[in-house]
Amino acid sequence: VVDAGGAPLADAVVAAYSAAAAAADPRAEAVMDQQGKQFRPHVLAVRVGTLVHFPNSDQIRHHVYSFSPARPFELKLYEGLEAPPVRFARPGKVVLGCNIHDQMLGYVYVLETPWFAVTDAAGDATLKAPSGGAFDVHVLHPRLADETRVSTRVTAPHAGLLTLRMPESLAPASVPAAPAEDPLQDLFRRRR
Ligand SMILES: [Cu+2]
Repeated sequence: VVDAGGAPLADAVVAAYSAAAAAADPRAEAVMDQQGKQFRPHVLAVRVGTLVHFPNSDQIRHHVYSFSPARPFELKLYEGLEAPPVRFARPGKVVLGCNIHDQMLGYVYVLETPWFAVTDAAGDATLKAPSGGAFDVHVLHPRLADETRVSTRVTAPHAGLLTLRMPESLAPASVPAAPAEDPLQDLFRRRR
């Protein structure tokens, strides 16, 4: 995945959709850690129904929250493994923040497919999908508007590299700083 200027794009969510997908496994689990006052990974992709753990690997307490409609929740001041896991039962983009550290920003993308990956620093992602299937491949990125996405149709196995270029420049906010105009941040500040 490359950005509008052709540079490799990390933290892009690549998801492949097919009607042939089996039902979601209710035992699916994933981890969104907190290390060095950052969410790690910065972008986590999961399938609908996944239980996500939020361990705190720092020696300070964090207070994780989201106001996103897909999954509003709050894990009040905690350390270590104290926080209960959170199930993400609806598809959508869930923006994460920390009540204590304003610069902490993370994302959970909840997807209605078992085939997805997040691009690495080189912009690469590899998806393992059933051979012979036809897939609609979508690419999303947290620093692009939610309605901005690249789509293409691919038949697996796909020989060679598929390069997907995002159509717009990224929002100017540098990761991990939360953009000042972020309505979720505004809402949080008003409530605080
Ligand atoms: Cu924190």
